[in-house]
Amino acid sequence: MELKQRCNTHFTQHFGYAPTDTFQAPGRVNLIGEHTDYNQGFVLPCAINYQTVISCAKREDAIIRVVAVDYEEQTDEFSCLEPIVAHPSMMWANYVRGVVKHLRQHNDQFGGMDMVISGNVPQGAGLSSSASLEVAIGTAIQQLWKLALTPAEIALMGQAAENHFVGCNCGIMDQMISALGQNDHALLLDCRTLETQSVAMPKDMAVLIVNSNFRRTLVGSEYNTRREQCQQGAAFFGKTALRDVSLQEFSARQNEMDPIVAKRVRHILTENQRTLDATQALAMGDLQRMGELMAESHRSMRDDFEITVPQVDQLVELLQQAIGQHGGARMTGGGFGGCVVALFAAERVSQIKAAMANSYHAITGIQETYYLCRASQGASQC
Ligand code: GAF
Repeated sequence: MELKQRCNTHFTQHFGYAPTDTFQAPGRVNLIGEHTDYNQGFVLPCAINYQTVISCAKREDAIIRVVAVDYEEQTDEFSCLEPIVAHPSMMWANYVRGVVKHLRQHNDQFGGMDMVISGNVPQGAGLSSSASLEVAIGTAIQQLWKLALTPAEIALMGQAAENHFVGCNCGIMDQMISALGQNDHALLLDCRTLETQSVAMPKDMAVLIVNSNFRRTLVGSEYNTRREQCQQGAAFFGKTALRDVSLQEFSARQNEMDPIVAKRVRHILTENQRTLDATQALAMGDLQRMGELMAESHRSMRDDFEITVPQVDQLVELLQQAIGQHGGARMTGGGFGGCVVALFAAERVSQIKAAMANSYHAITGIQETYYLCRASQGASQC
Protein backbone atom coordinates (compact mmCIF):
# COMPACT_ATOMS: atom_id res chain seq x y z
CA MET A 1 0.00 0.00 0.00
CA GLU A 2 1.50 3.25 -1.20
CA LEU A 3 0.39 5.46 1.71
CA LYS A 4 1.66 2.98 4.27
CA GLN A 5 5.09 2.92 2.65
CA ARG A 6 5.15 6.68 2.44
CA CYS A 7 4.35 7.04 6.15
CA ASN A 8 6.82 4.34 7.19
CA THR A 9 9.63 5.88 5.15
CA HIS A 10 8.98 9.37 6.51
CA PHE A 11 8.79 7.96 10.04
CA THR A 12 12.20 6.33 9.80
CA GLN A 13 13.74 9.41 8.19
CA HIS A 14 12.28 11.77 10.74
CA PHE A 15 12.56 9.85 14.00
CA GLY A 16 15.58 7.68 13.18
CA TYR A 17 13.90 4.35 13.94
CA ALA A 18 11.17 2.24 12.30
CA PRO A 19 7.51 2.52 13.34
CA THR A 20 5.99 -0.43 15.18
CA ASP A 21 2.50 -0.12 13.68
CA THR A 22 0.48 1.49 10.90
CA PHE A 23 -3.26 2.20 10.98
CA GLN A 24 -5.76 3.61 8.51
CA ALA A 25 -9.19 5.21 8.71
CA PRO A 26 -11.23 5.94 5.57
CA GLY A 27 -13.24 8.88 4.27
CA ARG A 28 -16.87 8.26 3.41
CA VAL A 29 -19.59 8.90 0.90
CA ASN A 30 -23.16 9.23 2.11
CA LEU A 31 -25.56 7.45 -0.24
CA ILE A 32 -28.63 9.10 1.31
CA GLY A 33 -29.77 10.68 4.59
CA GLU A 34 -28.37 14.21 4.65
CA HIS A 35 -28.40 16.40 7.77
CA THR A 36 -30.50 13.72 9.48
CA ASP A 37 -27.70 12.64 11.85
CA TYR A 38 -27.93 15.60 14.23
CA ASN A 39 -31.72 15.18 14.22
CA GLN A 40 -31.17 11.70 15.68
CA GLY A 41 -32.38 10.13 12.43
CA PHE A 42 -31.00 7.68 9.86
CA VAL A 43 -28.08 7.84 7.40
CA LEU A 44 -26.80 5.35 4.81
CA PRO A 45 -23.09 5.97 4.13
CA CYS A 46 -20.25 3.69 3.08
CA ALA A 47 -16.55 4.07 3.79
CA ILE A 48 -14.43 4.63 0.68
CA ASN A 49 -11.02 3.47 -0.50
CA TYR A 50 -9.42 6.85 0.30
CA GLN A 51 -7.82 7.02 3.71
CA THR A 52 -5.75 8.73 6.35
CA VAL A 53 -2.79 6.56 7.35
CA ILE A 54 -0.70 6.84 10.53
CA SER A 55 2.61 5.10 11.20
CA CYS A 56 3.44 5.17 14.88
CA ALA A 57 5.31 3.85 17.88
CA LYS A 58 4.87 4.18 21.64
CA ARG A 59 7.26 6.32 23.65
CA GLU A 60 8.42 5.82 27.24
CA ASP A 61 7.46 9.37 28.23
CA ALA A 62 4.24 11.40 27.77
CA ILE A 63 5.36 13.38 24.71
CA ILE A 64 3.35 13.16 21.49
CA ARG A 65 5.36 14.04 18.38
CA VAL A 66 3.55 14.32 15.07
CA VAL A 67 4.69 14.86 11.46
CA ALA A 68 2.12 15.86 8.82
CA VAL A 69 3.63 14.66 5.55
CA ASP A 70 0.96 16.38 3.43
CA TYR A 71 1.53 19.74 5.13
CA GLU A 72 5.13 20.14 4.05
CA GLU A 73 6.17 17.86 6.88
CA GLN A 74 5.12 20.35 9.54
CA THR A 75 5.60 19.00 13.04
CA ASP A 76 3.80 19.32 16.34
CA GLU A 77 4.90 18.25 19.81
CA PHE A 78 3.01 18.36 23.10
CA SER A 79 2.77 16.49 26.38
CA CYS A 80 -0.38 14.56 27.09
CA LEU A 81 0.12 15.20 30.82
CA GLU A 82 -0.08 19.01 30.45
CA PRO A 83 -3.35 20.84 29.66
CA ILE A 84 -3.85 20.47 25.90
CA VAL A 85 -4.67 23.76 24.19
CA ALA A 86 -5.35 24.65 20.55
CA HIS A 87 -2.39 25.23 18.25
CA PRO A 88 -2.44 28.91 17.21
CA SER A 89 -1.80 28.37 13.49
CA MET A 90 -1.71 24.74 12.33
CA MET A 91 -5.32 23.60 11.90
CA TRP A 92 -4.34 19.99 11.18
CA ALA A 93 -2.58 19.79 14.55
CA ASN A 94 -5.79 20.64 16.36
CA TYR A 95 -7.44 17.42 15.18
CA VAL A 96 -4.61 15.47 16.81
CA ARG A 97 -4.60 17.59 19.96
CA GLY A 98 -8.42 17.51 20.18
CA VAL A 99 -8.66 13.72 19.90
CA VAL A 100 -5.86 13.19 22.44
CA LYS A 101 -7.50 15.61 24.86
CA HIS A 102 -10.95 14.00 24.59
CA LEU A 103 -9.56 10.48 24.75
CA ARG A 104 -7.68 11.31 27.92
CA GLN A 105 -10.82 12.73 29.53
CA HIS A 106 -12.41 9.34 28.89
CA ASN A 107 -9.46 7.00 29.46
CA ASP A 108 -6.01 8.25 30.51
CA GLN A 109 -4.21 4.89 30.35
CA PHE A 110 -1.92 5.99 27.55
CA GLY A 111 1.26 7.98 27.21
CA GLY A 112 3.53 9.41 24.54
CA MET A 113 3.96 8.32 20.96
CA ASP A 114 5.63 9.31 17.71
CA MET A 115 3.47 9.43 14.60
CA VAL A 116 3.58 10.31 10.94
CA ILE A 117 0.35 11.11 9.10
CA SER A 118 -0.49 11.14 5.41
CA GLY A 119 -3.75 10.70 3.49
CA ASN A 120 -5.47 10.79 0.14
CA VAL A 121 -9.05 11.73 1.09
CA PRO A 122 -9.74 14.83 -1.03
CA GLN A 123 -9.89 17.77 1.36
CA GLY A 124 -12.77 20.24 1.46
CA ALA A 125 -14.80 18.04 -0.89
CA GLY A 126 -17.32 16.73 1.65
CA LEU A 127 -15.76 13.24 1.82
CA SER A 128 -14.85 13.49 5.52
CA SER A 129 -11.11 13.90 5.48
CA SER A 130 -11.37 15.41 9.00
CA ALA A 131 -13.34 12.49 10.43
CA SER A 132 -10.89 10.03 8.88
CA LEU A 133 -8.01 11.88 10.57
CA GLU A 134 -9.79 11.90 13.94
CA VAL A 135 -10.69 8.22 13.75
CA ALA A 136 -7.20 7.25 12.55
CA ILE A 137 -5.65 9.00 15.57
CA GLY A 138 -8.18 7.50 17.99
CA THR A 139 -7.65 4.02 16.53
CA ALA A 140 -3.85 4.32 16.64
CA ILE A 141 -3.94 5.29 20.33
CA GLN A 142 -6.52 2.66 21.23
CA GLN A 143 -4.62 -0.12 19.46
CA LEU A 144 -1.11 0.86 20.56
CA TRP A 145 -2.14 1.11 24.20
CA LYS A 146 -4.78 -1.64 24.06
CA LEU A 147 -7.40 0.70 25.52
CA ALA A 148 -10.84 -0.76 26.22
CA LEU A 149 -12.66 1.46 23.73
CA THR A 150 -15.16 0.37 21.08
CA PRO A 151 -15.09 1.78 17.53
CA ALA A 152 -18.29 3.71 18.35
CA GLU A 153 -16.57 5.27 21.38
CA ILE A 154 -13.60 6.25 19.21
CA ALA A 155 -16.10 7.84 16.79
CA LEU A 156 -17.70 9.79 19.66
CA MET A 157 -14.26 11.04 20.80
CA GLY A 158 -13.56 12.20 17.25
CA GLN A 159 -16.86 14.03 17.12
CA ALA A 160 -16.24 15.60 20.55
CA ALA A 161 -12.83 16.81 19.35
CA GLU A 162 -14.38 18.34 16.26
CA ASN A 163 -17.30 19.92 18.18
CA HIS A 164 -15.43 21.26 21.19
CA PHE A 165 -11.82 21.64 20.10
CA VAL A 166 -11.80 22.35 16.38
CA GLY A 167 -15.13 24.22 16.65
CA CYS A 168 -17.22 22.49 13.98
CA ASN A 169 -20.65 21.43 15.19
CA CYS A 170 -20.92 18.22 13.10
CA GLY A 171 -23.12 15.18 13.79
CA ILE A 172 -21.89 11.59 14.30
CA MET A 173 -22.25 10.07 10.82
CA ASP A 174 -18.76 10.68 9.44
CA GLN A 175 -16.82 9.37 12.42
CA MET A 176 -19.11 6.34 12.82
CA ILE A 177 -18.73 5.17 9.23
CA SER A 178 -14.98 5.82 9.27
CA ALA A 179 -14.72 3.64 12.39
CA LEU A 180 -17.20 0.93 11.39
CA GLY A 181 -17.25 0.73 7.58
CA GLN A 182 -17.26 -2.73 5.98
CA ASN A 183 -15.91 -3.93 2.66
CA ASP A 184 -18.64 -4.06 0.00
CA HIS A 185 -21.31 -2.84 2.40
CA ALA A 186 -23.11 0.38 3.22
CA LEU A 187 -24.20 0.97 6.81
CA LEU A 188 -27.66 2.04 7.89
CA LEU A 189 -26.90 4.01 11.02
CA ASP A 190 -29.48 4.96 13.61
CA CYS A 191 -27.98 8.19 14.91
CA ARG A 192 -30.00 8.04 18.13
CA THR A 193 -29.06 4.57 19.34
CA LEU A 194 -25.87 4.24 17.23
CA GLU A 195 -27.14 0.83 16.11
CA THR A 196 -25.95 -0.20 12.68
CA GLN A 197 -27.23 -2.53 9.98
CA SER A 198 -24.92 -3.57 7.14
CA VAL A 199 -26.42 -3.52 3.69
CA ALA A 200 -24.58 -5.46 0.98
CA MET A 201 -23.84 -3.33 -2.06
CA PRO A 202 -25.13 -4.92 -5.27
CA LYS A 203 -22.06 -6.64 -6.81
CA ASP A 204 -22.45 -5.07 -10.23
CA MET A 205 -23.06 -1.51 -9.00
CA ALA A 206 -20.58 1.35 -9.40
CA VAL A 207 -20.18 4.03 -6.73
CA LEU A 208 -18.93 7.02 -8.68
CA ILE A 209 -18.15 10.18 -6.75
CA VAL A 210 -17.99 13.31 -8.86
CA ASN A 211 -16.39 16.39 -7.34
CA SER A 212 -18.04 19.60 -8.57
CA ASN A 213 -14.84 21.40 -7.56
CA PHE A 214 -17.05 24.27 -6.50
CA ARG A 215 -15.36 25.69 -3.42
CA ARG A 216 -17.40 25.21 -0.28
CA THR A 217 -17.46 28.53 1.52
CA LEU A 218 -20.71 28.96 3.43
CA VAL A 219 -20.61 25.52 4.90
CA GLY A 220 -19.67 26.46 8.50
CA SER A 221 -22.16 29.22 9.15
CA GLU A 222 -25.00 27.71 7.12
CA TYR A 223 -24.52 24.30 8.75
CA ASN A 224 -25.03 25.87 12.17
CA THR A 225 -28.05 27.82 10.93
CA ARG A 226 -29.64 24.58 9.66
CA ARG A 227 -29.02 22.94 13.02
CA GLU A 228 -30.72 25.83 14.82
CA GLN A 229 -33.69 25.75 12.44
CA CYS A 230 -34.10 22.01 13.01
CA GLN A 231 -33.96 22.62 16.75
CA GLN A 232 -36.67 25.27 16.40
CA GLY A 233 -38.75 22.81 14.39
CA ALA A 234 -38.44 20.11 17.07
CA ALA A 235 -39.27 22.67 19.80
CA PHE A 236 -42.41 23.71 17.87
CA PHE A 237 -43.68 20.14 18.22
CA GLY A 238 -42.53 19.94 21.86
CA LYS A 239 -39.91 17.30 20.99
CA THR A 240 -36.17 17.14 21.66
CA ALA A 241 -35.37 15.93 18.13
CA LEU A 242 -37.11 15.88 14.75
CA ARG A 243 -36.74 12.09 14.82
CA ASP A 244 -39.81 12.10 17.06
CA VAL A 245 -42.04 14.15 14.75
CA SER A 246 -44.19 12.20 12.28
CA LEU A 247 -45.09 13.33 8.77
CA GLN A 248 -48.76 13.28 9.82
CA GLU A 249 -48.14 15.65 12.75
CA PHE A 250 -46.16 17.88 10.43
CA SER A 251 -48.85 17.96 7.71
CA ALA A 252 -51.51 18.85 10.26
CA ARG A 253 -49.60 21.82 11.69
CA GLN A 254 -47.17 23.04 9.05
CA ASN A 255 -49.24 26.13 8.22
CA GLU A 256 -48.82 27.40 11.78
CA MET A 257 -45.03 27.26 11.47
CA ASP A 258 -42.45 29.76 10.32
CA PRO A 259 -42.32 28.90 6.60
CA ILE A 260 -38.53 28.52 6.48
CA VAL A 261 -38.49 26.26 9.53
CA ALA A 262 -41.36 24.24 8.00
CA LYS A 263 -39.27 23.62 4.86
CA ARG A 264 -36.29 22.48 6.91
CA VAL A 265 -38.50 20.14 8.93
CA ARG A 266 -40.07 18.70 5.78
CA HIS A 267 -36.63 17.85 4.42
CA ILE A 268 -35.59 16.01 7.58
CA LEU A 269 -38.82 14.05 7.93
CA THR A 270 -38.99 12.99 4.28
CA GLU A 271 -35.23 12.31 4.14
CA ASN A 272 -35.47 9.95 7.12
CA GLN A 273 -38.19 7.98 5.36
CA ARG A 274 -36.22 7.99 2.08
CA THR A 275 -33.18 6.62 3.90
CA LEU A 276 -35.17 3.68 5.25
CA ASP A 277 -36.74 3.10 1.82
CA ALA A 278 -33.34 3.32 0.11
CA THR A 279 -31.93 0.72 2.51
CA GLN A 280 -34.52 -1.73 1.22
CA ALA A 281 -34.00 -0.74 -2.40
CA LEU A 282 -30.24 -1.19 -2.09
CA ALA A 283 -30.59 -4.54 -0.34
CA MET A 284 -32.81 -5.71 -3.20
CA GLY A 285 -30.44 -4.32 -5.82
CA ASP A 286 -33.30 -2.15 -7.12
CA LEU A 287 -31.32 0.57 -8.88
CA GLN A 288 -34.41 2.16 -10.39
CA ARG A 289 -36.04 2.77 -6.98
CA MET A 290 -32.68 3.86 -5.57
CA GLY A 291 -32.40 6.40 -8.39
CA GLU A 292 -35.89 7.78 -7.71
CA LEU A 293 -35.11 8.19 -4.00
CA MET A 294 -31.78 9.88 -4.78
CA ALA A 295 -33.53 12.31 -7.13
CA GLU A 296 -36.15 13.13 -4.47
CA SER A 297 -33.39 13.57 -1.91
CA HIS A 298 -31.55 16.01 -4.13
CA ARG A 299 -34.72 18.01 -4.83
CA SER A 300 -35.42 18.16 -1.12
CA MET A 301 -31.88 19.38 -0.36
CA ARG A 302 -32.22 21.97 -3.12
CA ASP A 303 -35.74 23.27 -2.47
CA ASP A 304 -36.49 22.59 1.21
CA PHE A 305 -33.15 22.45 3.01
CA GLU A 306 -31.51 24.88 0.54
CA ILE A 307 -27.99 23.49 0.86
CA THR A 308 -27.11 23.03 -2.81
CA VAL A 309 -25.54 25.53 -5.21
CA PRO A 310 -26.42 25.96 -8.92
CA GLN A 311 -23.17 24.28 -10.03
CA VAL A 312 -23.92 21.14 -8.02
CA ASP A 313 -27.56 21.12 -9.21
CA GLN A 314 -26.24 21.31 -12.75
CA LEU A 315 -23.82 18.44 -12.20
CA VAL A 316 -26.58 16.27 -10.69
CA GLU A 317 -28.91 17.02 -13.60
CA LEU A 318 -26.25 16.09 -16.17
CA LEU A 319 -25.44 12.86 -14.35
CA GLN A 320 -29.13 11.98 -14.01
CA GLN A 321 -29.58 12.49 -17.77
CA ALA A 322 -26.54 10.34 -18.52
CA ILE A 323 -27.63 7.58 -16.13
CA GLY A 324 -31.32 7.43 -17.06
CA GLN A 325 -33.73 5.25 -15.07
CA HIS A 326 -31.41 2.55 -13.79
CA GLY A 327 -29.53 4.36 -11.05
CA GLY A 328 -29.28 7.92 -9.81
CA ALA A 329 -27.26 10.86 -8.55
CA ARG A 330 -27.49 13.34 -5.71
CA MET A 331 -25.30 15.76 -3.80
CA THR A 332 -23.58 14.07 -0.87
CA GLY A 333 -22.31 15.55 2.40
CA GLY A 334 -22.86 18.84 4.19
CA GLY A 335 -23.58 20.86 1.02
CA PHE A 336 -22.79 24.28 -0.48
CA GLY A 337 -20.52 22.67 -3.07
CA GLY A 338 -18.48 19.50 -2.85
CA CYS A 339 -19.34 16.13 -4.32
CA VAL A 340 -22.15 14.27 -6.02
CA VAL A 341 -22.59 10.50 -5.63
CA ALA A 342 -23.84 8.45 -8.59
CA LEU A 343 -24.94 4.80 -8.48
CA PHE A 344 -25.45 2.70 -11.62
CA ALA A 345 -24.39 -0.57 -13.25
CA ALA A 346 -20.59 -0.95 -13.05
CA GLU A 347 -20.28 -1.81 -16.75
CA ARG A 348 -21.53 1.69 -17.64
CA VAL A 349 -18.72 3.74 -16.05
CA SER A 350 -16.94 4.66 -19.30
CA GLN A 351 -20.23 5.28 -21.07
CA ILE A 352 -21.46 7.64 -18.32
CA LYS A 353 -18.16 9.54 -18.26
CA ALA A 354 -18.23 9.82 -22.06
CA ALA A 355 -21.83 11.07 -21.95
CA MET A 356 -20.77 13.77 -19.48
CA ALA A 357 -17.95 14.77 -21.87
CA ASN A 358 -17.24 18.42 -21.21
CA SER A 359 -20.83 19.44 -20.54
CA TYR A 360 -20.37 20.51 -16.90
CA HIS A 361 -17.27 22.48 -17.81
CA ALA A 362 -19.00 24.12 -20.79
CA ILE A 363 -21.86 25.34 -18.58
CA THR A 364 -20.05 26.26 -15.36
CA GLY A 365 -16.44 26.84 -16.44
CA ILE A 366 -15.32 24.31 -13.79
CA GLN A 367 -13.80 20.91 -14.51
CA GLU A 368 -15.25 18.06 -12.45
CA THR A 369 -13.14 15.21 -10.99
CA TYR A 370 -14.15 11.54 -10.81
CA TYR A 371 -13.36 9.04 -8.07
CA LEU A 372 -14.56 5.50 -8.73
CA CYS A 373 -14.96 4.04 -5.23
CA ARG A 374 -15.36 0.74 -3.45
CA ALA A 375 -17.28 0.38 -0.20
CA SER A 376 -14.35 -0.22 2.15
CA GLN A 377 -13.21 -1.37 5.55
CA GLY A 378 -13.42 1.07 8.47
CA ALA A 379 -10.46 1.89 10.71
CA SER A 380 -7.95 -0.95 10.91
CA GLN A 381 -4.32 -1.93 11.14
CA CYS A 382 -2.64 -1.95 7.76
C1 GAF B 1 -21.25 16.89 7.52
C2 GAF B 1 -21.34 16.55 9.00
F1 GAF B 1 -20.08 16.39 9.52
C3 GAF B 1 -22.16 15.29 9.25
O1 GAF B 1 -22.31 15.07 10.62
C4 GAF B 1 -23.54 15.40 8.56
O2 GAF B 1 -24.38 16.27 9.28
C5 GAF B 1 -23.38 15.85 7.10
O3 GAF B 1 -22.58 17.02 6.99
C6 GAF B 1 -24.70 16.12 6.44
O4 GAF B 1 -25.44 14.96 6.31
O5 GAF B 1 -20.55 15.88 6.85
